[in-house]
Amino acid sequence: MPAHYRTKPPARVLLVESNNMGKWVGTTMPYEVHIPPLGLMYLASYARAALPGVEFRIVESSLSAPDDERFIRILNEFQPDVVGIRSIAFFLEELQRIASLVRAHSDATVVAGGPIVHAYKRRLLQEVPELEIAVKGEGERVFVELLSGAALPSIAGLLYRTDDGVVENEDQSKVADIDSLPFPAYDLIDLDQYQRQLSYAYNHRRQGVLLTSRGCAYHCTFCFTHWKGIRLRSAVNIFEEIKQLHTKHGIQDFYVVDDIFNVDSKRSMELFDLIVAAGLKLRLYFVNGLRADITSEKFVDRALEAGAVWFTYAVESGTEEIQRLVKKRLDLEKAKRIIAYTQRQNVAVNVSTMYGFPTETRELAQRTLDWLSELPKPSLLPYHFCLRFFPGCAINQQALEAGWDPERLELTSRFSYNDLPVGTPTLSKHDMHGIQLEYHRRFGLSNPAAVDGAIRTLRSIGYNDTEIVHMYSVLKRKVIHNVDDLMTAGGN
Ligand code: B12
Ligand code: SF4
Repeated sequence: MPAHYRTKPPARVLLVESNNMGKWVGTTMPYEVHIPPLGLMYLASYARAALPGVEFRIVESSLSAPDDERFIRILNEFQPDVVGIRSIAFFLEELQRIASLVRAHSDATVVAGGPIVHAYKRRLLQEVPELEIAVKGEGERVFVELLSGAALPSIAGLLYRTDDGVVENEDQSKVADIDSLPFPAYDLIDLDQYQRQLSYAYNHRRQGVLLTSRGCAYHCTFCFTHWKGIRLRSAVNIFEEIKQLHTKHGIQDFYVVDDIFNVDSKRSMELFDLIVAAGLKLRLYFVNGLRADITSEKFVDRALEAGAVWFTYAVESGTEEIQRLVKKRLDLEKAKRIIAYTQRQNVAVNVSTMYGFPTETRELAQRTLDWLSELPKPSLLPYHFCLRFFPGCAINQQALEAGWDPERLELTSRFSYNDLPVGTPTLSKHDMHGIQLEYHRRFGLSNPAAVDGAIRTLRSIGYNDTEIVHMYSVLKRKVIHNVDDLMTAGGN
């Protein structure tokens, strides 16, 4: 039994989003992208309903405690009995920082959750000696069992420390009906604080973040999936959440972060119909990914009527070879047709692509750029990323088979997407730079026509000049003072 584990419910629980903007983006722009920590907000609302006597507090380390002193102050002031930390694999060092501060300055039980647990499993407890318990996958039910003080061997979904080493319990079963989960606890975050930051769509709004499904129906090898299979919320349940956030918190801007929102077109249409019928004046942003080859013109039309202003299509590669390799198997012709159709509606359309796949040569990487040039417009945001290999992804094995050095593979997972590429056995560092530069010259930040076109679109969907200036300051990593500078400086 870990030394600090309590066998009765705690009085105070501190939930911490481990996030290090310096590591992620390498700068300290005061208005960097931050979205409300949805995982912790789900956890808190569920646990609060089950254990009404417990007080919860949520902080995001990079916003409220980027330095040790401020985090220690929070610990001293709140005196938590349990500290629950959400982290992704990329922020391991930040999780280590938080866990060691908790251990040094409090008696709280230290619990971790989030994608990092599934990625590292037992290794996580070795890497973070102060960590006593970790929760694999969906957190709601497991966390309540933990807070209630149940015997650790009886809680499915746990990893925990004993005198004999780390024990890993069997995986938990998932919540079958995700409509039954309470909506995330927006009252535990400061919406004004998040409005001062940029949203996932780089504007300053009261952010409503919607997760309308859990998991994904596809199996792309480069993707990290800690929730097997897919579960969907009903259109009525999503609409209830939207209505509540709109009336209670004055939220008009809703950012959909599902893996693939449009897997079920009937459900999408029902949701759009409900929004239209209620006459709600909303803006919907599909920030995270729509699958283009299952999107229809009807979907786009009805989404626009419901207030959609932002569509992101995840394409990854413009070649059949790489589509097959990574098991995405996107129908590139269909994708091109629907992306072009959406672009003609004069809303924000992003097309995300990558380079640096195992076996990908300069010629294949080039073909993705040429595929993009066949679209009527460039992607609104310059979304051409160097592939990163995170622990636990199937593509790592494909990379090893394609001759990658295992140490270098491990190293790339520590890089931010802003870091410079290191090269692969089939695509040299020099060629990777070439691809990235060519992308920006043809479609991105070095193309004045692309930047001008994007600014016009952003204004037409309601972005003000401050938002546009902040967005491009973050994208270009230098402070821009006004939109005119940006338009004339498009070639810099
Ligand atoms: C929204 C999002 C973003 C947003 C916002 C990030 C944020 N701070 O929330 C943005 C665009 C900024 C972003 C960026 C990045 N992201 Co991101 N992102 C997502 C996305 C799409 C949704 C996250 C979410 O809200 N999920 C919904 C909530 C409910 O799930 P959850 O957080 O996992 O929480 C549940 C459980 O994990 C658990 N739990 C969570 N915390 C805790 C804590 C405790 C104590 C307990 C008990 C349980 C528990 O309970 C929760 C409820 O069931 C996920 C994909 C996904 N489907 O989750 C990727 C994902 C998390 N991102 C990922 C990555 C890699 C990144 C980047 C590093 C990409 C890059 N190379 O730059 C950056 C990092 C930037 C950053 N500052 O975080 C990976 C992480 C992979 C990994 N192995 O760790 C994911 C899984 C995508 C993927 N499939 O590869 N991301
Ligand atoms: S990349 Fe997108 S479509 Fe593919 S498995 Fe991941 S979330 Fe699903």
